[in-house]
Amino acid sequence: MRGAEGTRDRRRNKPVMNQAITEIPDAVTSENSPSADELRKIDAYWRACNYLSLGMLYLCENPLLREPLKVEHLKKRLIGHWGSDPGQSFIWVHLNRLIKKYDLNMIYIAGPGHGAPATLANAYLEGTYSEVYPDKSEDAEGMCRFFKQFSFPGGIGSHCTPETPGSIHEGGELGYSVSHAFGAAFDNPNLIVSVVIGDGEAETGPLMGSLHSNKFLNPVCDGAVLPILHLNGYKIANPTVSARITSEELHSLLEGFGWAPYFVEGDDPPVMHRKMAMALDECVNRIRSIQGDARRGGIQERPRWPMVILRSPKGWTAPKKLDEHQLEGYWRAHQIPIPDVADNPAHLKILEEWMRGYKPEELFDANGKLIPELKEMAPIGKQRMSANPHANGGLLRKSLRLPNFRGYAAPVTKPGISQALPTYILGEFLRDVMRDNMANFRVFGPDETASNRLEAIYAATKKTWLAEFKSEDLDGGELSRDGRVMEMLSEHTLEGWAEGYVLTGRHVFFASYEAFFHIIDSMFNQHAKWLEKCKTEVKWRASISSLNLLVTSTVWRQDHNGFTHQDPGFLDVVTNKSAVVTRIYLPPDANCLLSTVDHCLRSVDYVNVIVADKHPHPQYLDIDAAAKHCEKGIGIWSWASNDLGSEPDVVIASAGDVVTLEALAATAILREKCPDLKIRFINAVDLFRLQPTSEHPHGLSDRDFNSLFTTDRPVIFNFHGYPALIHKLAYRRANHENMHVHGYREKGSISTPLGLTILNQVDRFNLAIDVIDRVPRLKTSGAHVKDWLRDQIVENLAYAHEYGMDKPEIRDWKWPCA
Ligand SMILES: Cc1ncc(C[n+]2csc(CCOP(=O)(O)OP(=O)(O)O)c2C)c(N)n1
Ligand SMILES: [Mg+2]
Repeated sequence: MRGAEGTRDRRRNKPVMNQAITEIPDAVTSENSPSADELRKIDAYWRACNYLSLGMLYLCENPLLREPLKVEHLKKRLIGHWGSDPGQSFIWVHLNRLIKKYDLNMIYIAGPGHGAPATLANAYLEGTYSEVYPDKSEDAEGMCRFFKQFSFPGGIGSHCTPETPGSIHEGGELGYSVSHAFGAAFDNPNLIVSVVIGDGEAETGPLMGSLHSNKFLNPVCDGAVLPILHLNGYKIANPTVSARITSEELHSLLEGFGWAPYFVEGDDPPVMHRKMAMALDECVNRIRSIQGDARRGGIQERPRWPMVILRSPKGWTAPKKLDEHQLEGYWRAHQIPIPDVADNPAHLKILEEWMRGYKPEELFDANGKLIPELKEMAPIGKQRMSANPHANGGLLRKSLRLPNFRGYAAPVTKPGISQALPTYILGEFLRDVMRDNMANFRVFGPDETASNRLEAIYAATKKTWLAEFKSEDLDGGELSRDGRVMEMLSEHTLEGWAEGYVLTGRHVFFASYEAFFHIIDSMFNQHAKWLEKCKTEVKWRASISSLNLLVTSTVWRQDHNGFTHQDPGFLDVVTNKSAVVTRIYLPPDANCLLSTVDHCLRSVDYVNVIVADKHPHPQYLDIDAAAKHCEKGIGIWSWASNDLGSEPDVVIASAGDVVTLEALAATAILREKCPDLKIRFINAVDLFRLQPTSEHPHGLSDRDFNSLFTTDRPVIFNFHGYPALIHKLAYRRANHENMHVHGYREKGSISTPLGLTILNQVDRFNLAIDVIDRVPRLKTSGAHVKDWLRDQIVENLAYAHEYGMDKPEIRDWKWPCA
């Protein structure tokens, strides 16, 4: 073990790197070291794990090798990963020792989730697996079923999927283990989250960024995260970067990230067991001393938390070579280590000898159950990492105490007259949600909580910050060591924290710029998949809070930031995922936003995506009308319509705040210029109302949809996002061929707010022109109005180019028909 300690220059408050890495010789022991007997049992338990891992990869019969291994005992298709398993099981059994020795509350996150056989083996040996899935009992028959189901049709996946007891992290998409771990540790002062990082995983951007999470962990009110970098040297087919730089470089890198790395290196199991035990003892002592000091005497300086670097062979304990090829300690051990066992009797023999080398007959009793002296090596009850309730966070979830959202309403006496700043008002609501839930609610945003106008929250709590403080921070910095607003410029890290936090039973609100939600497209995908499985198949998982995402700083008000900041496509990504877990809301004004967020904070098992701009907007609905409108999800705004009691000539519909304003302005123009035109105005808050009920539980019935949108009248739909999305949702509807959707057409630059809408034809003038073109009797009679509308476009663009802003009547637009 190499113990590496940075020193600190207290005057400069900067960690100073100590280049010399002290290497502890293999033979050293301490009085605290485990006894020879304990080490023997740890090794035996580890052998049982490795045996089970191989069993999962290969066997569907003869689970305990009580008869000679034959081809018919093998699975026909061999799928799964070996390389990560022995190292991960090695870590797990040592963590078990730690939990028992120090009476710890610990969960385990497997960054390389493809190493699931290790996690599964341990869940099985701890008895949890059989408790959750009684047919996978702790006997030969159950073991056989346990082996067979792995990576088998109708069985379980080969990663730490939701079916895996003790898992909150599937680990299929590499990169998020550390951010998930920190999310789990926040506000869980007694929890230690151990997290195995694959050395390949450590090459990903998200993982690297997340190593900074230690500047956001408070030793008083949060738990600890114990990262274990699994330096097995290889990925699927390549060496890993961190294994091929010098230990000094790696040490410097991790120390630069603020960690105190402990190196455990080698391949001789007895020596490695002792070194790992010593390293983990050091880590726990260090964690306890950091927490103890901070909890007794306050935080003096940023703690340097411990982490372990475990350098051990990939596929450890496999045969050294297969034919002329190196197997153990090389990437060839990553997946099925001996793939041709069914066709190659010599290789089948090698596999059999390898498996028998773990001595299953010494590990399992006559019935096939782990022998008592090994059983007692694992913790019991909820202390088992496979049964820790934090890894089934819904069990611990408490509903939020929510203030009445009506108390925060923007006053609206007539629709479309007064202005308000929706996200600022939302911030006031969230401030009080925070005040009432100071231990299980956090707000996340990459450097933009104030920019997104949610700054009222800072009155309840500040931004978490454990790095250096400077005097200027007192002037508006809003930083605090015990803050509950999480801001770091890494959407990946924030999303991972937020996911880890909800997965362990708490509540989140995440706000980010619309265009940059795409950064976490894939994380959203993975979380939605996890939720879908939990909800539809894994019934023992308790419901968790929804992931609430506020999409703000939207496409339509990025006229100053320009093209790069204009992208409403996250909504398209969301609609690809299961209707069971996805919800999209586009509240048109502040009161609808309040009602929507109140609803989302109460909900479970969804990803709620809420789209709302951060600039002042006209307000349309008082709080009662807003609550009703949001409850319905879509509805006619009769005050904007003039088709009362008759068939409309045209339906003008909108979904989104800026586009609703433009659609209303178009309606007002048409009502003035074409007074006998019958217009029905519809607004959709809940986007999935557009889909048929067969596709989404929120979908309107065809009968309701047809009565709203008619079956034969033109529908001009002004949409916040890309127009194709509305067609995708509504293409089965009777009147789909008459739906003409305006939305973002990927046209952007620096412009004025109106200029950007004109560029994409979601502006009032182009909408009104489209109505004239689509209503048969206006096609020719409307020519004069159309001409006037074209003039308006030219004049408004010219004004914007001359003065750099929109005309006052555009900026101060009010609904004129009130
Ligand atoms: C983001 C991502 N990219 C690529 C892959 C494909 N993949 C699966 S395992 C693996 C190698 C992982 O190596 P490492 O993290 O070192 O894990 P080990 O098996 O060595 O423990 C890769 C590239 C993936 N799962 N996720
Ligand atoms: Mg590796």
